[in-house]
Amino acid sequence: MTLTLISATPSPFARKVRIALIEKGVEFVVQNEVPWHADTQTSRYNPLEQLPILIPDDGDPVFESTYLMDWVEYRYPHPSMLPDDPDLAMQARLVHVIAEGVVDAMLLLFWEMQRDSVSADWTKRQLRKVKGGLADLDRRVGEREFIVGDRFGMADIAVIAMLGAHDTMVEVEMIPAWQQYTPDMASWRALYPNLVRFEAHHRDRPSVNATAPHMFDLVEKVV
Ligand SMILES: N[C@@H](CCC(=O)N[C@@H](CS)C(=O)NCC(=O)O)C(=O)O
Repeated sequence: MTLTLISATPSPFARKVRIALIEKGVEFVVQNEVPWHADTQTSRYNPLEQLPILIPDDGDPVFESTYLMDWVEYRYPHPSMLPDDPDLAMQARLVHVIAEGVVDAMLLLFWEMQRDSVSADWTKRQLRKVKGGLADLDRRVGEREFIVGDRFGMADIAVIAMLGAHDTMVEVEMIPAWQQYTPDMASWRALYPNLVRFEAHHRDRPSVNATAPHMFDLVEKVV
């Protein structure tokens, strides 16, 4: 069976799925796209017109990164990306939800900054989510090697993808733009020492290193 993943070079959503597949030793073909451009293939496979989309050559396309993380886990159970203990597995999924919420807020902020007229209240609200989520994750990571349980898994993957997305936001100069609304906003690297240590510890892991994000050129107007 051949698996094709519609992905994008900066996408934290696609990155989670790529890391999980690599960790599980599953072969897949990456098809990179800019989902915001008119020639995107995403709408052929996903009514929500978003990537990541996983296309098995013997079945229907599946999409949405949180769902895909479960799909990959069920299809390829070994090695598991979840702790064996059900309570810890639920904790790992909660960390996944928090990291995903931070990514969602950052992307909403990215697009808001492209608008001619920015809503200050709405922007501050999203920035609170980014800061609140990062502070919560920094506390959960503490001095641990793995955020939940005793082996690399879904929680670690979700946080690593979120931190990479934050780095992309820094790269495209979002921090000065955000500081106009929340002056004490800064790169996560300046504010959350536990996350800094955690990311440095895992950075050279092959699945993490091979999927480092790269921003693409957005040439079509989106908002
Ligand atoms: N909740 C979705 C979000 C996916 C998402 O926002 N993907 C972006 C690329 S990073 C996209 O395809 N955006 C196009 C659009 O939303 O129209 C997931 O977890 O998969």
